[in-house]
Amino acid sequence: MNTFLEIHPEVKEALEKGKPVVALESTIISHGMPWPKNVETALAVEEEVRKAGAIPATIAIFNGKCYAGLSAEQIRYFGQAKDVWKVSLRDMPYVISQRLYGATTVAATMRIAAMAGIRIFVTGGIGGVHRGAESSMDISADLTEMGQTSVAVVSAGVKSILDIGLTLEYLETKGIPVITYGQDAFPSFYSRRSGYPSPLRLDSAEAIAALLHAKWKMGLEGSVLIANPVPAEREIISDEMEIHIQIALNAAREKNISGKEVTPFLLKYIADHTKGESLEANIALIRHNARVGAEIAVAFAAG
Ligand code: PSU
Ligand code: MN
Repeated sequence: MNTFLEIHPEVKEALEKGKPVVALESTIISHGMPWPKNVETALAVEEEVRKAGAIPATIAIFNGKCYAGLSAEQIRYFGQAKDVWKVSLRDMPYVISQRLYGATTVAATMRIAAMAGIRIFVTGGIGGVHRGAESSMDISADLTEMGQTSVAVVSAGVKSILDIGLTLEYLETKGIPVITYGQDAFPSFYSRRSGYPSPLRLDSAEAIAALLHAKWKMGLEGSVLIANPVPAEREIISDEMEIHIQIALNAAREKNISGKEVTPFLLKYIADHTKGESLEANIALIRHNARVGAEIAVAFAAG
C-alpha cells in the first residue's frame, strides 16, 4: 500500500494520536471552480477545518501517487495545471500506473481517505443519478462507492442538475443513511430545499458522531450522507436555478456531451451563466460544510 499512498506527516501524526482529521476532495479545485477562486477557496476551507479543531487532508494524485494531505504549493498546482485528470474510481489504476496527475472525485477521494484511515470527508456536492438515467444509465460512481466504503460525506445535499428523487432512492437501495443537519427538508446545494423531505434529521455534531459510531461498530459498512444546507444569506431559490439548469441540460444534449464530461460540463455551464452569484454561494456552502464536518470529526474522535 505504501508505494501508492503518501500521508502528510501532520495528518499521519493526528491519525496515530486519534485526533480529528477531515478529508477534502480536489476535483472541485481543478474542475469545479475557476482560478484563482479555486485555490483561495481550497486554502480557506483548510483554514475552516483547523479553526474548528481538526487537521485537513486534501486528497489528490500527484505523479502517480495518492496523497492524503497536500502542501499549499500542491494545492496551487492543482488550481492552475491544465493536464489534470478528473479521477473517479475506474481511472485510479490508469492514472497511478502512468504516473499522471489527478484531481479526485468524491468516489476516489473516499477510497483514498479510507486507505489512510480518515473517516470524515467534506465536499460541496456529491454526484448522483442524472436526469434521464432511465435511458442513459448515468449514475455516478460516488453512489456505489458510498455503498461500500466507510467514510462519512458532508455535502450541501445534491445539486438539482441531478434527479434528486432518484438519487435519494438509490441511496436507500445502497443502505446509506441520509441525514440533514438541523432541518426537515433535504437541501439541493444552492437552495436550502429540494422539494423532498430528508429521510433523517439530526441537530448536533455529537448526535451525528454517535450515529457513525453505532453504524460502524455494528459492522454496517458504507457511507453516511450528511446534508448541510447552504447558509440562508447565500441561498439561490430553486426556481431561479432551474431555468439555468434546463438551459445547461439542453446545451449538453446539443453538444453530445457524455460520460465523465457530463458533470464538469454542467457545472461549468451553470457557473459561467450565473456569474458571481452561484460561485459565491458555492464558496460559502463549502466553507460552512468544512466547519460542520470538522465539528463532526471532533465529536467522532472524542468518543
Ligand atoms: N457535483 C457538484 N460539484 C462537484 C461535483 C459534483 O455539485 O464538484 C464533482 C465531485 O467531484 C463529484 C463528481 O464527485 O463531480 C461527480 O462526477 P460524476 O457525475 O462524473 O461521477
Ligand atoms: Mn456519469
